Amino acid sequence: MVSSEPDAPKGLPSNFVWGFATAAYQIEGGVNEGGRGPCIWDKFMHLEPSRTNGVNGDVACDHYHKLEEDLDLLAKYGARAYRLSIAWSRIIPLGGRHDPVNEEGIAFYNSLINGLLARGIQPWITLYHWDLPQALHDRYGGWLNVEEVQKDFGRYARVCFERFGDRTKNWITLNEPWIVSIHGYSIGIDAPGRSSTNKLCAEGDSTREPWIVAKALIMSHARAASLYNKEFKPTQGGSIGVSLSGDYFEPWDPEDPRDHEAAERRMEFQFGWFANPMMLAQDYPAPMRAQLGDRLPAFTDVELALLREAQLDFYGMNYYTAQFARHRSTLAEEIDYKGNVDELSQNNVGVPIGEPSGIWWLRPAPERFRKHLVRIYKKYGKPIYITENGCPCPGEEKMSKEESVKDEYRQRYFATHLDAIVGAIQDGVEVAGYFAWSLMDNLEWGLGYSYRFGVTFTDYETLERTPKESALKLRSMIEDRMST
Ligand code: GBH
Repeated sequence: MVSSEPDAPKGLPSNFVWGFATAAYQIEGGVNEGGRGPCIWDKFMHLEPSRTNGVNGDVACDHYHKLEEDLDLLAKYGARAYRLSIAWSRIIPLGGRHDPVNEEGIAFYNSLINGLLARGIQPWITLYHWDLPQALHDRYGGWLNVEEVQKDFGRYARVCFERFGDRTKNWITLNEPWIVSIHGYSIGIDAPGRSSTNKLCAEGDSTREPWIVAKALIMSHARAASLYNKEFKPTQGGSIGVSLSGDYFEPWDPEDPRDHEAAERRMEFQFGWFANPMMLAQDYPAPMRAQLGDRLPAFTDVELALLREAQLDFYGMNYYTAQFARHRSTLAEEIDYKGNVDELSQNNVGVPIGEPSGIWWLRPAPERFRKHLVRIYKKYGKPIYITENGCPCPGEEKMSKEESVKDEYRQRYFATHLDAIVGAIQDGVEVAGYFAWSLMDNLEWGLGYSYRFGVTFTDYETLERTPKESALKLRSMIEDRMST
């Protein structure tokens, strides 16, 4: 174990919010219980087992039946906060604004929220972590129908604020709308699996659908946030934000101004796509307009007015890794969603962005994390909560429980990323909280029960949970970094 770190850099405020994060579909199971309706991930995994490693979320970590045990884990780890997501189709099984509310679903999340509060842990609730009610996809195309879906999402959000907002003071509208748009509708590797570039997909139009879906997500988010601001915040007094994902990009050749532009453009295609409308009530970033033209749906004056009413209290940042961006000299392809750049894990002289981890796309790059925090804070000016950060240790997916719990690598990852937060705070960035991904090993979406991001080892045969060393250590890592 990383032992106590008296020399760790100090700077976290004493009221720093910290804890662990999960998502409903990745842990709950109990998919046919308590009146829950199917979501697009149920359908995707059951119909396309060859695309999802033959697994599904029917049982997952069985959190639906192991609620008390999981709450006790959080208490044992000393967490101050817990980020969970609500399954829309547990609350409104058919999803729509005229469809019935499912009281059993409400009761489940009430037990969860009350169980957290009884243990002194603040709930942080994400309304949408990728699990659209299947009925809405069937009824009108789900996220492809900008006008319909925002009304249904607005009603779902209202039910959540009404029923849980007396005890829940922290709301996140959407998790990673970039993934929803690109993975779901451009490359087709996530539900509902639509793509015209991925041979495994029967339907989709990668040149148009992701941009439409993103607008639907942005307007749905705006409806929920403006509703909260107008009707709930004045009495409930909570805060609301969104969680955006993405890597930080460095220029591949630091001497080439075109690579500097490429790195910046790549990040605008990732973060600005959502943050410009959501945080600044502005159109998409200029480089996106320049490349995509009117394939990017415009915002009307009425929509911009709604975005202005959807003032956010914080920027939720999911951060894992960084990459290098190299400019391309050819014209952007119609299917491009990256800003016409190559993404590389090493620079022009072969220096890698970081050492390998237990998954191919993640290399720890804490110094880049610090730069990312500075860049985002300068652009959007909101307090930042890290709503996800974590990694699998090298080879962990093949390890026994006994090996996996000795997660030195993960402890080092947490420690160096906490140091980067302290650094960013010294640079003037307001970083107000940190959630490690994830409370437990869980369903890594289409990759199945393979890569382990948890601080708790999950035995998928017995569903036994075993704390890894990092779980027990995170609290002191954070306290060692608090200014006294
Ligand atoms: C988070 O997304 C999710 O919110 C969470 O549910 C998930 O369990 C966690 O990450 C761990 O993966 O090489 O083309 O496959 C983070 C976004 C999405 C970033 C996948 C890296 C790999 C792209 N990640 N992406 S690819």
